[in-house]
Amino acid sequence: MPLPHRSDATFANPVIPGFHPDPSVCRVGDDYYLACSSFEYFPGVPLFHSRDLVHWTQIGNVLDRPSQLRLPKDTPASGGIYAPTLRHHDGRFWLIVTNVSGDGNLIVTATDPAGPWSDPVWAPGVPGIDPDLAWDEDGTCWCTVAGVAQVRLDPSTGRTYGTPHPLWSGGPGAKAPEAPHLYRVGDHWYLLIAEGGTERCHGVSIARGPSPTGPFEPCPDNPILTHRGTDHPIQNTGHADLVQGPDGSWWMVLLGVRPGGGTPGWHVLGRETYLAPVTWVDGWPVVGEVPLEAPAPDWPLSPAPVEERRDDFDLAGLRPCWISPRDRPAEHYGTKERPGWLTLRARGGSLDEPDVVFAGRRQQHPRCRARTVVDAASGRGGLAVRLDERHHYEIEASATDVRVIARVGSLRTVVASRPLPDGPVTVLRVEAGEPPAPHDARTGPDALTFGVEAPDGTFTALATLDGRYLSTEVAGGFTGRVLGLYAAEGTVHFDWFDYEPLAS
Ligand code: 6LW
Repeated sequence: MPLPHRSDATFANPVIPGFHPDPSVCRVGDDYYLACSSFEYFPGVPLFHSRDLVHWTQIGNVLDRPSQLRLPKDTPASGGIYAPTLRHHDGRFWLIVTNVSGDGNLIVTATDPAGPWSDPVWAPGVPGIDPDLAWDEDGTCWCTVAGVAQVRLDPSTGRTYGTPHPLWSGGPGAKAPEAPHLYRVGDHWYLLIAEGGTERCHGVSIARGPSPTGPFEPCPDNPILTHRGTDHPIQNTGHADLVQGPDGSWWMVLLGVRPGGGTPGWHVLGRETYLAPVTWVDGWPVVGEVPLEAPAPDWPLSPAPVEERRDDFDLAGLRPCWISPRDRPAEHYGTKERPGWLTLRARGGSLDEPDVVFAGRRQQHPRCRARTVVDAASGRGGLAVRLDERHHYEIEASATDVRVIARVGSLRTVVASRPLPDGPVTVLRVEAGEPPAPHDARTGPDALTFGVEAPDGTFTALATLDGRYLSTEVAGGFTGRVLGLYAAEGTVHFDWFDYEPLAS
């Protein structure tokens, strides 16, 4: 469905909810493609397709095999893969991205963005994170990185030429000039950057010049986008990329967060991907509103329904939205041992360990419910809400009992336990819901209730825990919550996993 030819179009944001930061977008014909950061998770760099920039479907992951992505055990949470740039040039898709825990900047290519993507070439001469690729009229490729600096690059070999030179570092005094993207529009070259840091002061600024190497003159209206100092429900807006529709309209994709609760506000879904309309005035882009809600539920540009809520774990394996911290060796994760079930075989230990066996999907809605059927007769494992190794809650089954465990910073405790319920199967459930009343300035963003479901659906809660401790403001870092399944000991089987958004 084409977008309206209007800069004030109203649609629902975020267009890709859940931890999907640092979006980079390109268009080929009527098709848009978008890639995001993935940090310590495997596979890396989720890749989405859309026809209207509002409804996105994940069609794969760019880095989906060990020859492209090595995330060793010492990869810290929020290390790994940072900030890709996705471009289409000369009949091929090009993606450049940084593995901050590996060999630095790498470039992969594909003719079909759904994959397979090539093995990487490494670009050791690229002097920083957030690399961008832009080709000038002669076919020369320029790589621009955070800082902001630029070097000439042969993207097919990763070789750089000459010494990196500084370009433009944004507004005076603004920290962290980063996320550069370079575009030719009309007679000018435009250098779009983020500045102010990826927290509440984040923003987007732009400069223009006569060539891809500058000199660059800043826009008089910088920052062209920021929500700093506002009470807008979407905060931390920044790290943007521009794209032009086939109808000539311009759009910006960007990251933002939805802090919840009292003060100072906690965001639990990570940095998500948002969309905003762009118009051009006097040769400068003007960014329209970043709306949160569509005007009516039947509006054609309302949020995409969650396509497949239930994962049944057939032999084809896990869908592309399923991620695991660091590597995912086949001997520990399988759907063939017990057909129709996901079998997880523990290696290190619990969710406190970097080599935990955990596979999950991002929490994408502020209020939601996840359920699974577990068979832990030969092990110990269950259903977890994970921010990182030091911040997670889980409901865990063993051959004899069910317990709720909370890990916050250096504190770890068993919050509740009960004997394994009678019946042929055990259904574990977690629900992210409203925090208990009364609500005041200290109220957290949500409350996580863990429990077991009887075969007739009756729910028995074991514990309700404050969601703020599984937020970025508490845990730190660049990611968001992931809901998933794990094995802490022995072998644990899961029949299905169900994710259901709930009304806020
Ligand atoms: C990314 C930087 C940033 O490299 O956060 O939001 C870093 N901006 O540009 C990690 O996502």
